[in-house]
Amino acid sequence: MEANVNKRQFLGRTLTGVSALALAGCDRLNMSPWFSKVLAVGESINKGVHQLAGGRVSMAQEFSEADLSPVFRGNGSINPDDGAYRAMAAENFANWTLKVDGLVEQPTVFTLAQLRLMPRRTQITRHDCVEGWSAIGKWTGVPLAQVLALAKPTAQARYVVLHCADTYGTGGSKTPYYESIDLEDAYHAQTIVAYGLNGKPLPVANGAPLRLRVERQLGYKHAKFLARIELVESFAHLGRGKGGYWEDRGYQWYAGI
Ligand SMILES: Nc1nc2c(c(=O)[nH]1)N[C@H]1C(S)=C(S)[C@@H](COP(=O)(O)O)O[C@H]1N2
Ligand SMILES: [Mo]
Repeated sequence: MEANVNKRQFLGRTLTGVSALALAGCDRLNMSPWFSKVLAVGESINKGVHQLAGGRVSMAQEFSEADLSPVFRGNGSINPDDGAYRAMAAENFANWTLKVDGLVEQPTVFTLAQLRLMPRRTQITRHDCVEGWSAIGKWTGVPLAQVLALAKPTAQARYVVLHCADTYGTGGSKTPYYESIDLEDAYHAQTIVAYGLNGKPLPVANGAPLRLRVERQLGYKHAKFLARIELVESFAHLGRGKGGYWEDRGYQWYAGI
């Protein structure tokens, strides 16, 4: 109860106007509670509220088979036209690898077969996109913690950068999609490198053959077409320096739901 009061006051003090979230790409905004919250508060404040409310230590809600959306729509890149990706897709991703490098003791390259042999987790969760839609899907994959346990991040590592195989954007201005999360979210039990959706291999539209699920954050953090994981101390040197494709265009880095 007390936490709720604090939270309201905290929010009340910090309504600093509309953040840059209302930028390109968000053409179908709705005002569901999670969206208003994201819109109204700044990044560090949002993170503070989340921690105050116990958000980051908790699990995202999980659902039952009966709750599954009949169709899990694809959004953003749904059929990358990048040459290297198309070539991989043409051979049904037989030669896809996931590289893990950067600030690690043991740089590692995983094949899909290796990832499928590792401990797995299946979870039915709701995906919330800032464009104003949600869908419930059943995801299967390797906990990111398992992948990191083999690569062994060094003491300097602070963030996990997700490098994707697609470029995104309009006309001639396509740039590589990428994302980043901190180690707290990286080691969270529901953060997985997913290779399955609803009991089948990931469809291309949903990020085949690998995509991140980071269930306590908004849709744009869930990097699809995942090809490389880089451990870094800072993401200032990547893209425009804000930690992700949409962050570079004004979205918050910490996109807690
Ligand atoms: N590589 C890559 N990852 C991406 C995107 C993208 O365009 N490229 N779009 C993001 C956005 S905004 C959302 S809502 C989800 C959509 O996931 P879905 O296609 O499975 O619905 O993927 C996210 N991850
Ligand atoms: Mo999204």
